[in-house]
Amino acid sequence: MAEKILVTSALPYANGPIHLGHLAGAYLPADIFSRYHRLKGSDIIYICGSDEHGVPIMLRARKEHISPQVIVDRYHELNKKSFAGFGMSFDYYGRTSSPVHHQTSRDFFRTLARKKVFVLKKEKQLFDPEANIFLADRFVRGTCPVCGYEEAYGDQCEKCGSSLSPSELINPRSAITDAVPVLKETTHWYLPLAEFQKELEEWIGTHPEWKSNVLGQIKSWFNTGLTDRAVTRDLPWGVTVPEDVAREAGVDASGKVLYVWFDAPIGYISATKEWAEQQGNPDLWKDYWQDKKTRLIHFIGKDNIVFHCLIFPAMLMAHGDYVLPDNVPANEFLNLEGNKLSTSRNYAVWLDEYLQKFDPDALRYVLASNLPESRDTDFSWKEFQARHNNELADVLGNFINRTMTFVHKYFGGKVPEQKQLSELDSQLLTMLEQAPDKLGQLIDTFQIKAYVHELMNIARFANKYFNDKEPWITRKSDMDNCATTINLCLQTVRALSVLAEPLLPFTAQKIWQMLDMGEKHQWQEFMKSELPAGHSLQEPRILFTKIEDDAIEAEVKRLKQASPGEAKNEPELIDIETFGKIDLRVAEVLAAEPIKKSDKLLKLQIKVGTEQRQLVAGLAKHYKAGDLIGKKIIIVANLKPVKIRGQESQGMLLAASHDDRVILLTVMEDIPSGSPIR
Ligand code: B3M
Ligand code: ZN
Repeated sequence: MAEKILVTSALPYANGPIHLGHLAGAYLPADIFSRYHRLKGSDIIYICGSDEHGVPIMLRARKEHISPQVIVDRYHELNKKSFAGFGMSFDYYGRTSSPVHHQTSRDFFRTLARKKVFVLKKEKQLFDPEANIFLADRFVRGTCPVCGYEEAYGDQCEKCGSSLSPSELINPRSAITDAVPVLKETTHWYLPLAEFQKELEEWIGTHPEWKSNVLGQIKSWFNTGLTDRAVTRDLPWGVTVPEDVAREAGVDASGKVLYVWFDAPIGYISATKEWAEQQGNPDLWKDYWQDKKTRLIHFIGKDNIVFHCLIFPAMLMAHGDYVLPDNVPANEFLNLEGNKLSTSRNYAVWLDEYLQKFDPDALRYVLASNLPESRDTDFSWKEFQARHNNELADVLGNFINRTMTFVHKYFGGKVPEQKQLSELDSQLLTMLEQAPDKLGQLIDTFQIKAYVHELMNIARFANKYFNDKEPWITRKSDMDNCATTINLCLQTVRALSVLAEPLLPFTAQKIWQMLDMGEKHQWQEFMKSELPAGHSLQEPRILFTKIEDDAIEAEVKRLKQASPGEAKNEPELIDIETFGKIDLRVAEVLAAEPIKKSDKLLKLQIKVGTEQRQLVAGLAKHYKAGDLIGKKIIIVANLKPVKIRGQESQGMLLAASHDDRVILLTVMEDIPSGSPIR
């Protein structure tokens, strides 16, 4: 019985074009995996679509003075076209502004509400008195309490990656009018995630095979302790809260919508429903989402782990009718020329622009060769050119071209007869026979980089085989030997085209046409049959044209023009006078405690010489309060006091950050608190 697999990849926000980081994070691995399973004959569907709600879309609409619907219509089409241009073989690409999605999300919310899963909370939230709108998520900006970045959003700090809530920001201000927000009472539905922690821990415990970077992040969320998550927002754009649910709860739901991260994952389900409709069998979606035999796999980037491994699974557990993910092979981030990609700063390689100048398979290959599978990796245009020219063209392309050219020149374009096999001939055939299992196992366990490496090893071995067998010599001295060599080279070309199809679908198609192979081949089957002697072959064609220096230089120059300074993450230079204004001191921690309703903030009582002060710091995810007592830390002593979560913070402590880690600065030897730092 064919394995049943449901693959999803993160729904890209329809508020801008997609870039190569998106491909490397989720879409390329998902497509390679899906194409492989299709060739294997698995019962697989690959679902994706546009994520069309959320504040970023509204912000862009406001900036352009158009409606959010116009924004999502634009980018839904653009991104769908870019994905098609890169051969993303979705079985369906939906969108969360669709009626089916709104209905599916509202039904899902209603089911959880009727099961009394949610907790209702009345609380004061930030409100823009000028725009007359609540400031959820990215509608508010301010200073990050963890790293001090002054452009942090209300839901996340782009600099240190911390996920935040608006009331944790220092000096919050409206991203719409720049007004200072006021607090206004409102009521929202919360998913009490803490109540699911035990069940989630047991479920995650049944998946030790998941990637360590994913399990590591999940475990740190468990260690910190899961907290309630608001699943509704006061926003004019999104899936509206079902009126009947609001009435039963006695809440005025006008202006309230589902939180984008509540409805977006349900977008996988609604897109599968729309796919089923398209197949003429509206209930077909249930064969995947509601069959325990289904292997559900979510391909995402690391910033989406909490939503796909904890929040959405908790929603699915609460609902009860759906399968849980079998794996979530999240990738880390791809950087560009040593810097973070940034849509907002136009610091990226946009897929639609790339396709106007280069082949899709070139980028598929170079990205897959350097995927951020376990750590962040970097894309450089120079390396792109080198890998394309020295590997794709000089190894894979060269082998195929010399084989096809030789058979047309000396065998009339027909597959020659295979005769007596030598030791080397048998070595090549053995390599081909073992390849489907070896490469398939790598893809099936999400080791895409290793799959690419093994695929290219076959092409390297084939080139060496061609050189060692010297058909240009045996052609004159031993035609049977020469014919056997070229026959085996052609079997290798055919094998490579099938083995490479998941990675290089456009190139595979060209090879299949050259070999005149007719229908697509099954992954395992190609070694059970072979290209028969006498089979006529099409004319050879160059598969990879070398990429010239000037094309690369043009791309590097364009990137340098992306907003200068910020794109390079280079801090501006300051003079010693400016630095002299900062009063750095040693301080001693006297007491420390978490701040209620925040999973990030700690309140510290510190001693600075004879003075005692209070500090609020975003350390809760990195240090246990009790471990800080008695520690000497470094503080900026002359920062203006600010209020964070209603607590006064008199200064800022210094800490170093890297990826998800935050490390406190301290002194090498003990020294009295209050000591100045020069
Ligand atoms: N729209 C995009 C992101 O955060 C977000 C993914 C939704 S998947 C259900 O990368
Ligand atoms: Zn930060």
